[in-house]
Amino acid sequence: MSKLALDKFSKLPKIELHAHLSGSVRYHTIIDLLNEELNALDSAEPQKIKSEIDLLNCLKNKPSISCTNSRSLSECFQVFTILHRLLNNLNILEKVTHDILQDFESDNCVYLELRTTPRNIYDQNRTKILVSKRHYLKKIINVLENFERCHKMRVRLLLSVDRAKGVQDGLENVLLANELESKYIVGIDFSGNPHVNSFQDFEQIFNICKENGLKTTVHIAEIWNDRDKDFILKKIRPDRIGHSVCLDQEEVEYLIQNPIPIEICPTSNLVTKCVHQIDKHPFFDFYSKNKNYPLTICTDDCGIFDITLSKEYELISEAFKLSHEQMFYLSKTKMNFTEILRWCNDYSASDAQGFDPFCP
Ligand code: 6MZ
Repeated sequence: MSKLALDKFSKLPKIELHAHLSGSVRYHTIIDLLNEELNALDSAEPQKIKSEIDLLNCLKNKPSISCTNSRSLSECFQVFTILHRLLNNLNILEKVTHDILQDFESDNCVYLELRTTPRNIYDQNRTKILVSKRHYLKKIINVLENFERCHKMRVRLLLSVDRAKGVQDGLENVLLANELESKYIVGIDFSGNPHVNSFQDFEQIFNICKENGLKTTVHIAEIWNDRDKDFILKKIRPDRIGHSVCLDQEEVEYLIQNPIPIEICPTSNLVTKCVHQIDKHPFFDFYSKNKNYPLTICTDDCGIFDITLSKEYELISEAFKLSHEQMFYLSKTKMNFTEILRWCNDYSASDAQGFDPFCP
């Protein structure tokens, strides 16, 4: 991260609870990897790679002038396919994961919960598994362990169940979480393209998580025609929910009466056109109606959108005229809203001493 990137909220101790690993790979690393493919002597499809670079440019937080089309969530999912092709060996995976941790720490994040979908990495013909899901995960856990040994920031991992990959694949991930018994794995995330499949098909997996004491967080209401809202809010009642931007008034009221902590992802919602204006972001519905509603501001895919957690704080603070002090308390009080983060409370309390919210 550039030294020049000192944002208004970069001194504030922050937590990040909603960051997808592949989506958090540095923007410039993604572009470099694509250029490497483009310049390879045996580059088979240069035109295709050039259009992938264009797509990334358009999804970036500050799109180039040539990007006139509205971008959509579906285009975001095209980028994940590209990323999964690029992140095709353990060395790259190790490097990008380490960079992600460094970037969050440089931004004064004190607790980072990364999430990732365990995946097998195949050879070019897709016939042979080069890296199994288990090895993929072990590598990431190894990077987290090494990082914690010599850094202040605490890091944990959620294993993702990708709705687009189906129930069997998701089940494998939950079983892996149980088998590995790593202190770094703190729960299961349910994510993936909300236009594909339904989380109602995954009820058995939600039950297995409950039976095994695995915490859950679920992407919900990222699009308007999310048919799973009632099922998730009333039947599953996960430990946390992500996005929750396309809720009607009745659903907002229901949550205010029966709160589930929400991971708010402002830039992601804007770039993917799930929210059209930041000052209309439903964050404020919850914040203004109940100052104690457990809300946390997150980045979602900071690499793809080329943003920082501090920038997300700035966006919310400016849109809703929240002072530095209010943002400080938002950040601080949200740190103790889950059991997972109980220890983080002490950490942040001592770390925040000497931090003057009035003099950033
Ligand atoms: C839903 C998302 C997402 O698992 O390869 N993912 N799911 N909504 C979003 N909003 C933009 N952003 C990311 O990271 C990439 C995976 O995270 C999920 C998708 O399943 C994507 O394939 P990992 O580390």
